[in-house]
Amino acid sequence: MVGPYTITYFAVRGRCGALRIMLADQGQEWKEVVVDFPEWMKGTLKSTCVFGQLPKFQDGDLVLFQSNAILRHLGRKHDAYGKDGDEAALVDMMCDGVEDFRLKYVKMIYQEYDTGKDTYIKDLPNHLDKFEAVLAKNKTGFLVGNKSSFADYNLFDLLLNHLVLSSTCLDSFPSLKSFVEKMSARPKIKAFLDSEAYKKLPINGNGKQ
Ligand code: GTB
Repeated sequence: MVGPYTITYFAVRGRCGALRIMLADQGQEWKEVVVDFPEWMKGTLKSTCVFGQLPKFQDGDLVLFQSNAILRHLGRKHDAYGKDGDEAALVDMMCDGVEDFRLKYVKMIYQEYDTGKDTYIKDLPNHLDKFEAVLAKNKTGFLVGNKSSFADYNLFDLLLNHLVLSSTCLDSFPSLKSFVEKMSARPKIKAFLDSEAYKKLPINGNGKQ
């Protein structure tokens, strides 16, 4: 049964990759409203969006914008926000770290792909090693505590994008490699990643990956 959730977004994984993976892993169903870019450019929908951007997320009557706020909301609702206040603070910290990394990726993809891709890939270990260290120290297979949080789904989605960019980028990072393998093997995530709904969507809106 489709739950109370509706995602309104372009036909890409983009800023909805992590939250779709999270919903799938939590056994939730959701409705997708796909916006095509020419229609978006007319501005009618844009003018109704709080920051003039998508994704838009509806949970019943609650309307949210900002992908990380949506992840946090789902973390609260589905017990994926640490076991107490201290863990929640650490989950926030890790999600913000993923956001910094994602912003660099998005800048390269949308603004510097042709001139900056090789340099970006060379510099990747300087970003990956921070997450490797956290996972190696925690030893549970998750960034914080002993169960998955929204920060894990966010990192997982971004690492999948990076494996498309550079298939060997995790080879020197055993904890990250094992993290991706274990997240990919969770039955509901595996089913979602194998689905047409997931596979048909490009990662980014400009065709670069
Ligand atoms: N901080 C916000 C968040 O995390 O939700 C950032 C949201 C954002 O960047 N939204 C972009 C957007 O709405 C879409 S993601 N852009 C339109 C606008 O600003 O008018 C990047 C993106 C751009 C274009 C496509 N596309 O053409 O398919 C897909 C994805």
